[in-house]
Formats: sequence, structure tokens, C-alpha cells
Amino acid sequence: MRMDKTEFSNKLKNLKTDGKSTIELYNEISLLAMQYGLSQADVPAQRNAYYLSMEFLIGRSFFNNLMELGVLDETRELLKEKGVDINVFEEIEDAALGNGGLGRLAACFLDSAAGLGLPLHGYGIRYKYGLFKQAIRNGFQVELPDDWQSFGDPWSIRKAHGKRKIKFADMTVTAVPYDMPVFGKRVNVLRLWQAEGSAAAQKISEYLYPADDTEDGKLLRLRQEYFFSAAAVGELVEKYVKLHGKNFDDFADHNVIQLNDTHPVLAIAELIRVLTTKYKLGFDKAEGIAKKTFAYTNHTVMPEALECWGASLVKKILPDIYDVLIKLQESQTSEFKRLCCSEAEASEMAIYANDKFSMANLAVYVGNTVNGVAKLHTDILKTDLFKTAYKYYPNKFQNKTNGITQRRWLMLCNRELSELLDGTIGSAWRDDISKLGVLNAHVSDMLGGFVKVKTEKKRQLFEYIKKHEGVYIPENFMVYAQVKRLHEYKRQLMTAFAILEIYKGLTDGKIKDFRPSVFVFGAKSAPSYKRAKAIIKFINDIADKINSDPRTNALLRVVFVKNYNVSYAEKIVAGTDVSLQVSTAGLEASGTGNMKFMMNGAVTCGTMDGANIEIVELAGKENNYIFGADVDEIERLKRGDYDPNAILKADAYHSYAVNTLIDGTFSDGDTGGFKELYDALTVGASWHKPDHYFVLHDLKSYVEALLKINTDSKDEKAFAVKQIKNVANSAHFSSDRTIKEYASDIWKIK
Ligand code: 26Q
Repeated sequence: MRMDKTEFSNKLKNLKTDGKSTIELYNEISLLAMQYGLSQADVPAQRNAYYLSMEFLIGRSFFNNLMELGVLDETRELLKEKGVDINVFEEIEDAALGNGGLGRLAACFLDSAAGLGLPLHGYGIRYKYGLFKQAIRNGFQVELPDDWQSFGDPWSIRKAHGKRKIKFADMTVTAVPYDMPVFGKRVNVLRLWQAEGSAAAQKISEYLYPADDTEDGKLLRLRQEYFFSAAAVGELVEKYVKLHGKNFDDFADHNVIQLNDTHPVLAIAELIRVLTTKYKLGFDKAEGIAKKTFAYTNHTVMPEALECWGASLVKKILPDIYDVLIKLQESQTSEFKRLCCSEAEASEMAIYANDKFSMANLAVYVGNTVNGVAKLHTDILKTDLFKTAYKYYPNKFQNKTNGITQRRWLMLCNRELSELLDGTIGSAWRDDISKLGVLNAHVSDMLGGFVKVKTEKKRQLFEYIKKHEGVYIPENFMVYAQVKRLHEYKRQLMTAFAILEIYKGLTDGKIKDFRPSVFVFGAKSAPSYKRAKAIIKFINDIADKINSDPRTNALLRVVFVKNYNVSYAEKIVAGTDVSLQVSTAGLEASGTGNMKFMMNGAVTCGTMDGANIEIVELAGKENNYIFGADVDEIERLKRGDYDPNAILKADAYHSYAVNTLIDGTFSDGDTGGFKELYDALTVGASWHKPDHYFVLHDLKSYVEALLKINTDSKDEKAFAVKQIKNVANSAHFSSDRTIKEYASDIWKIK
């Protein structure tokens, strides 16, 4: 049933709110908006791009969808008339079907493609439980199930007639699609598959990242990856046959499939399997079609995050896929012979080696393009991770620097700044983000307004933190934030040490005239990642100590926000002055949080890593704070005899901070976690040298950068200029720009 805007408004006006719970209202309004939104659905495009991803970190759909449909303000007003504050819907939990940057990127991409009117659709898994909810007990992370569907799921439609059978050697699973429309200039679809059937079958779509430290866990993850890849490929082939018949010569003219990291790479083998078995194509022909259809994005250079599958595991549950993979290996071997690769080169690029299948090598071999997600990252792919492949297939490699959607990450999360921009440069930037650059000529016009907006967004953030964490932060405080997955390479531990050094400097009088500052952390650790969990405990202990010390707590506070998620991020990015992006150079592929902060007018305090490099290139080094070793320096340190213990001996402040791990200042509750962190820095472990993320090497320059920021910020106007310059040059980091590049250089869609 079609519904136009007037009808939507009338229905909303007539909505009875009395006596209804928030959840009831949420479902009713959402369903109304769905009906209205789906009335705008388009005719299918001739050529479509599909984004296969294990994660879609959508967050809350309610506000975003109403905004995309152009009815958010009206709904807010109408509800107000009825005595309902629209913010009550903040009670509705996020759909956290992802755990970090890769999943959030997928969500931003879908938003941008719909916004630009480009036919890009998503395929993923409809997990029953999203990323765990994080509680902090006694400073430790505790994981609780995230039953996100308990509020209802009005933004999805179950499409029972689209269900498919997915066959494993030991069971058959039904994949049932749930469609989430993505509203914009076009209505695209995110299709998430739910596993149904026996209890074992249902398990496949139960959890995001089942623990994979056991054989059973690995098996389940393999099933998940094949499950949604096969459902997607099967559907695309069937659709093609319906429209164009069984001649597959044009398959790649109508479909392009983007593989979001290595997790969906089995889709390649599945396409070849279906074409060769069901439609009797020759292997070479099927391989040729796959080579035209798939493109691969790499999101990490950390070897442990590149998916590999044990050959016996694959053979056991997916014997036909095993056969295809072996044939691909044979075809690869003959191609390498033709190309005269050396044996060493061939084994480096091999799909099958040491009884394992490398999903990365498979994706590089078959992928029509291979892309990194920031300039430096793509360079590292070319010169390091995939250097041999780059030598033989240089034309496959491309860079596509990540982006974020300004609709969620500016218009929605920072209405105040958005309205200020309208008043300063007009509202054309809302339809064409590249117009934001106009602001460069109006920085001084915006100074006063900007400071007011920032102060207001900080006030809102502090109120939220008070409500959720019980920590009070006085209004005049500067905000430094480090929010991201917890990982050693991201170096939250280095920030913890820096805070301890500042704390000591304040207590012993070495640091004077310090502008009151709060450090805000938000991070979830993988449940089995012991060191990351110890770092969370350490930060929470530091927060307790500093916040309760009357000598310093008018100047310095620390908050670890629990259950950091997309909705929390929306508050934090808007209310932050300084964005902390301090990964070891060469290891953060891009980062996207850095872009969100930039767009909301925070300066970056960071290393020359990932997209930070492009951020400071565009916003100006003078408007940001870069410190620490760059990639070349890190390479030299790795080759030389880097000695963190010498640094510790020479610097009393460093040794104070690091020693708190073992001198009884804090207690890890006899878990041994703090000692383990200390040892990782000072003696190393069987798998790594001491301090292999170079925390101690960069710590001194980090503290100096933080103190310089603190001093600079006392000139409120000069500091606001830096912040505004960041906003003014952030258009490049809109995912609209990124998606346009994918659409023209890789997907060829219009
Ligand atoms: C691999 C094997 C086994 C189990 C899990 C995994 C696994 C799961 C998730 C490996 C990697 C991920 C997630 C990676 C991720 O989020 N990467 C981030 O991607 C962002 C978008 O491109 C970048 O901005 C970040 O720099 C990058 O860390």
C-alpha cells in the first residue's frame, strides 16, 4: 500500500499516544515510516553492486531513518504536542551487528550509496545477539548478551518466499532473508540472512564472533562465513538466470560483488561451484566469470586477522568447496608458471599452503581489484603484505580512503553545529558535502558560535556521562577522547601511562597552569583477549585513583564509559576537543573515528598512521598534533636493537607510570594481568620482542604533545580556529566521496 507524505503526516497526527509504552510507540511510528519509505522504492537497476560483510554496525535506525525520510523534525514536533519527548526513543538499543570500524564502514557505505542514488546492496547475517553488552564490575569487563530484537525489529521485513537451502556435508540449513531498507535518494536493501532448522542450524546466526579458540568455535565461524556467502551468491545466480537465462557471459555485467575483508571470500568458490555443478560450465569459464565479478577490500595488515581455513576442516563440512579451492590452486600454479614466478614467490601468493587455504591470497588472485583503505595502508599492501602479487598484478591495486556519512556523524549527532554551518555558509553542504570547504573563507565569522556549540555539546556529553557512569565532570573541562576497539596496537595503554605522568607532574608541581581536562575512554575487548582486558582494568583503576584524589581532581579526570557503542559515539564525537589516534605507525589501516571527530571540530593528537596522515595533510599540520615514530622510524627500530628497558631507566616519569603495573599501586585481583602487561613491555613473550608496539618509544613525545595542546587551548580563539579548520576540510572524509570512487573505479555503477 503506497503512502504519500500527507498521509504519513495525518496518520502521525492521529496516533494515540496515551497509555502506550515507549516500545509500543517506537514500533508504531517506525512501521508508519517504513510504509511511507517503501512507497518511494525504485525500479531495480540494470547493474548492481553487492557488499558482502560479516558485520553491519548499524546502530539505532529510528532517528536516522526518520531523518533520511525527511520527517524527523515533523515527528519531533507532533510528538511534543502530544507531550512525548522524542528522546525517549534513545532507550531503544542499537543494532550492534558488528564490532568495530569494518562493520561501521559497511553501514556508512550503504547510507552514502542510497544518499547518492547508487544501487549498492548489503548482504550479511542477522545475528540473534549482537556484540555483547559490556558491564564493568570492579574495573573488569563483563560480557552480557545483547538481545537487540527484544524491542521488536520494525525496520526489517522477513521475506519468507526468498528462503534458500544451504548445504553442509553434515546438515542442511535454511537461510531466511530479512530486508532492511536503506533510505536515501534511492531505497536500497540490506539483506540479512537468518539460519533456521535444527538447533545446530539455528546456532549459525546466533552470535557475532563465536569464540574461535576451540575446534568447535572455528567450525561454527566457517559455517557462518559460508552460510551467508552462499545464500547471497545463490540468490544472485538465480536472479540472473530468471532475467537473462543460462548463458552466463553477461553475469559480471550485471553484478559486482565487493568482499569486505577476508570473511566472505568463500563466495568466490561458491560462485564457481554453482556455475560448474548446477549449470555445467567448464571450470575455466566459471573462474573467468568470478575474476570479473569479485573485488576485495583489505582492512588490516595484522597477520592474525587474515582468515585462513584448515584444509581438513573445509573438506569435512564443505567437500565441494574444497574441490573448487584445490582446482583454483592448480589454476593459480599454472598461471604462476606462465608468469615465471620463482618458487618462493609462488608459495607466498599460494591459495593453498601448509594444509591451509589463505582467504587473502584467494581474494587477491581472483579479485578484479584489491584495495586498501587509506593511502599509507595501500602502500603497505603494495610494498609489504602483497608485494609479490603487486609485482605481477600491479593494475589490480587501488586505494580507496575510507569515509564516514555526514548524515549520521554531523547532521544527526550535531544539529547545533549543522545549524551554525547553515547560518555561516548556507545549507548547500547538506546536499553536496564538498561545499563544506567554503567554510575555509569564513572561519572567523564562526568563532563565537563554534565555541558556544562546543560548550553545549560538552554539556550534553557530561550530562550523559553523569547519567550512565555516575561520574561528574565540571563544565569548563577540555575533553580528550580515545574510543575504539581495545587492541594493543591502538595503544590505549600508552594513553594510560601518559595520564599517569601528567597526574604525577601535577602532584609534584612540575606541571603548572594546567587547563582542567578529562580523558574519555570507550572500548570493548574481545572476550578472550587477556591483555586487552587487563588494560581495561588498569584504566578503570587509574580513573578511580585520579578522580578521588582531592589534590588533582579539579584539574584532571578520567572516565571509562561502559558499553561503548554507535549511539554513545554520537555523543562523544560531538563533545570532544581532542581526538586521540595513537596507533603504532603502519598498523591502523585507516581509522574512521578520526574522521568523525575531525568533522565535529576536534583536533587530532596522533601518529602518522592510517588516515591521520591524510587528515593532517588536508586540515594542516599546524591545526593538529602529530607525534611519535613514523613508519620508516618504526622499520628502523625493528631492524635495530630497540631497548625499552633503557628508556625506562633513563626517564623517571616513564618508570613511575609503568611501575604502577607491578608496585602495588593498583590491583588486578590476582589475575596476573598487570604483570603480564609489564612483561610484554620489558621482557617480551615467546611470540614477540619486548614492547613490540613501541609504547615506551613514543610515550615521551605523546606527553609533550598533550601538554602542548593543553597550553595552546588556553588561547580559546586560536584553538577554536584549529578546530574549525578541521571541520572545514573534512568533506574529503565523507563516505559520499569514497562511494563515488568505488562506483566509478571499481563497481562501474550509476
Ligand atoms: C579474523 C579472523 C578470525 C576471527 C576474527 C577476525 C576478524 C574480525 C574482525 C578480523 C578483523 C576484524 C575487524 C577489522 C576491522 O574492524 N578493521 C578496521 O577496519 C576499518 C575500516 O576499514 C579501518 O578504519 C580500521 O583501521 C581497521 O582496523
